Amino acid sequence: MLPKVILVDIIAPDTTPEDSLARLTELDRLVSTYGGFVIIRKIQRRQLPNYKTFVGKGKLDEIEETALKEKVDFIIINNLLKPEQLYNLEKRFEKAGIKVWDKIDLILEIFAKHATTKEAKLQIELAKLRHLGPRIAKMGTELMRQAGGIGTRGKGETNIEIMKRHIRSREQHIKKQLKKIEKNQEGQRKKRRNTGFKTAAIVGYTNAGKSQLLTSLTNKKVKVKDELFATLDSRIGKVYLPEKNACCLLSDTIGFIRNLPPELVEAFHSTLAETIHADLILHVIDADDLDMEWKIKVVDEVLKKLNCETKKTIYIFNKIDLLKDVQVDELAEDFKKLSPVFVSASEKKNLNELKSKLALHL
Ligand SMILES: Nc1nc2c(ncn2[C@@H]2O[C@H](COP(=O)(O)OP(=O)(O)OP(=O)(O)O)[C@@H](O)[C@H]2O)c(=O)[nH]1
Ligand SMILES: [Mg+2]
Repeated sequence: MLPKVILVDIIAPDTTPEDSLARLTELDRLVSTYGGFVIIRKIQRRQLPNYKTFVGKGKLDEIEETALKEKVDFIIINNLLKPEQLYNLEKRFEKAGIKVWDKIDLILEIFAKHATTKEAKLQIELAKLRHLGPRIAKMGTELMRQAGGIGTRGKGETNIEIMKRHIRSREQHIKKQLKKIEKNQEGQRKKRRNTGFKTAAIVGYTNAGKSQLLTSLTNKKVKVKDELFATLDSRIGKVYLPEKNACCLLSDTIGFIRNLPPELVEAFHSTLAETIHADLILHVIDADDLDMEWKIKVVDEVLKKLNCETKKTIYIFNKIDLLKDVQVDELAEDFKKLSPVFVSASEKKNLNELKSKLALHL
């Protein structure tokens, strides 16, 4: 049976109903990608989160009552919590056997499920250590205190130091291994460059159809799935551009999502390296998605974090097979500024137009 989940979202009082719905829909999708089953959603409007438990006291009592009655397995909070706050919540629900996660915990668990390469696994472990590290250290101290009773305060503090040192050294170790992988990839990139191929990096919000586009343009088989974060590592394929009578290399990569903490982007640095070093960016957008406007912004912001905002970018509205012609015309008008190309990756529609544009910019 699928684990039962309560979703909790704490939103600013001025959040619009559409935005609040979009936030929950996204969390719903994340939960189903993970393999959970949402039974209840709870929203609280608050100016500032509770500093101890993030969720306000009254709401928390209400959640606890429901959680116990419905025998849920997880409480997932759609925000980024401080380690203290998660720790306090975990402790409160520990006896009932209910796990409490924030959005990053959930994303990391999905990553862990989808990771196949050594690189992806290392990156996830690094991100986990950074996200969970402070909580693990705090739990260690608590255990020591319980075991030792009075007068172990000093000991507890020593223990936290040991824990922290252990986490730090593991972090160092992973970073070293990742450096090695990155070096190796850098070597390969140089080799490719020496062959004279130009490179274009496919980026976009998760589930926009990046992997499908790579497959349709290059015939390279990559995983295409109606799941968030189906792709975790970078894949490269070759596409022939008739106008130039030359080939260019295309790379697929991990999808972006809003409210990702910078540590996570940093942990995935080696995966994103193909994007950082590309000659051209292909920004894929799901044209059938009502939330495309803010998703475009999120992707552009991540690109900025990667110092890619000055790179030439082609905006590609994908999945037009799901739209009527007049809807495509409307989008073309609304997003005139981006001079986008409209394609259907899965139906291979307008891919030649896209190739011409690629040839033009490379
Ligand atoms: N109708 C339609 N569906 C598409 C098209 N392109 C992709 N899809 C579907 O959209 C879903 C996501 O496609 P992917 O290529 O895995 O998307 P992605 O951007 O690589 O996603 P992540 O790797 O998870 O970030 C899949 O179910 C695809 O079949 C398209 O042109 N039309
Ligand atoms: Mg993908």
